[in-house]
Amino acid sequence: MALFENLSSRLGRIVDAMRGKSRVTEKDIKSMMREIRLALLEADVNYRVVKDLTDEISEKAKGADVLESLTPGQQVVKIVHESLIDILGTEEKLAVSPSGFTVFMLYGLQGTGKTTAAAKLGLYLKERGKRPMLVSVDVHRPAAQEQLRVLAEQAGVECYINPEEKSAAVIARQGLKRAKYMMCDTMIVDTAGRMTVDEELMRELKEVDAVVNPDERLLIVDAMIGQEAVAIAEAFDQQIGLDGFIMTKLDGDARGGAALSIRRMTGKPIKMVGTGEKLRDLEVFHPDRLASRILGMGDVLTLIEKASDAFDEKQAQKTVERLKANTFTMQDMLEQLEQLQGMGSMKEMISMIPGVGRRMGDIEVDERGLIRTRAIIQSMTVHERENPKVLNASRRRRIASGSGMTVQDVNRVVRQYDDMLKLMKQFGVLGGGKRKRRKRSPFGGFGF
Ligand SMILES: Nc1nc2c(ncn2[C@@H]2O[C@H](COP(=O)(O)OP(=O)(O)OP(=O)(O)O)[C@@H](O)[C@H]2O)c(=O)[nH]1
Ligand SMILES: [Mg+2]
Repeated sequence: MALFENLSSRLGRIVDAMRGKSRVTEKDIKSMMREIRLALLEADVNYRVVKDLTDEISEKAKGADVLESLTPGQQVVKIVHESLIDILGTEEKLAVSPSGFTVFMLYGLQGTGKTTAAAKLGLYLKERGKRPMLVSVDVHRPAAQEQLRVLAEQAGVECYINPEEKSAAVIARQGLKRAKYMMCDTMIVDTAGRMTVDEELMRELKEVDAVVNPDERLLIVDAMIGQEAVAIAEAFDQQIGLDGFIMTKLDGDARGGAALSIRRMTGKPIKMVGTGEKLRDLEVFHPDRLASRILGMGDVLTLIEKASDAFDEKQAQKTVERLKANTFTMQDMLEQLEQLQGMGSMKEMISMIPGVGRRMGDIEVDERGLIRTRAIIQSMTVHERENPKVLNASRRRRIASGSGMTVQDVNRVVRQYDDMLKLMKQFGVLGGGKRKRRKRSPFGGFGF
């Protein structure tokens, strides 16, 4: 269930439809807004959030002039992107108590990743010079406390559990004492989960809350959950109090629709995100990255910005023309590589191309290799550069000796060219008039 697959493919269609237009009309905006609204609703984003967001986007789109270097469709994508970032808020740091002893209480429904998050947070803080103590007050699930103990050991942080004790509040009190005795400066309380928000859960949490007096009450939300997250967050907020979220399992298929809803509806920040099962898979929440992920694209806008700085417009235009004419020669490749180098890390740049992010493993971009690549291409005749197919064994030998490289090096460059060609075909850049609609959107996944 990829939450936002639809938003990205719908936006992809918008970009396609708008291609070549120089101005966005009211009608264009209306139809784009419909697509965006439907996509968000399908993605199970809270309807009030959807409404606010689409109103805001359409306002901005109406006012915006189309920048010369962007197509109107891209500009709308940019506006959507910015609005998503707006909603998602800014990066917010975890609390640090002025008392010198900070308490985090983690709560949430069953299986959302509370225990894992407690251990991850422990490791995260330890690596930043803190001395955390993990305490499990889960008196409901058998072996729940032992699970935290094992994780704490892996993380190399202190831990207090008491599986014999039946009262969560009592364990909390003991844990607090232990943490102070061990001279810890942070306590992370892992609580029990429930299938639904029920009275007993709330009562127990209130008791624990009263004992440990948390500086930060963090609701652990599974990214896979849709707008249901809003009701859950509101319930916890009303009953216990809520200071922020840790969103887990962002490494899965979910694109983070829940994040949009909870951030907007509760006004509380998402502090950290869990991106895997391992203890190091915890990151500070970056609104811009999640916005890109929600859009389902690599960081297109950064790419556009960087590209418009570094690209020689005329050169870029020429390349586009050639691509349209279904030609992409070795000479083009060389020019592309050189421009990319001017823009910073090539790998970084390529990973920003929509849909390419995840596939980076397939293509190896070696920046130092660029110098050799240049030498090799420069040793080719114009005819060879334009028609790399003619590069037979004897030509490759000649090029190798001409450039002071080996035949393997030449083969590597030819392979690199083939890869780029394939990639461009795959993403529909090449293909002239025969361009077919791909099933998958050009804004494929965006791996974190
Ligand atoms: N892929 C992925 N898996 C995660 C992440 N966080 C937790 N998990 C997995 O989710 C499952 C549940 O994690 P727990 O930490 O035990 O969840 P919990 O909320 O403590 O569960 P209860 O205590 O039973 O309510 C485990 O298999 C974890 O490995 C994450 O960020 N990504
Ligand atoms: Mg647990």
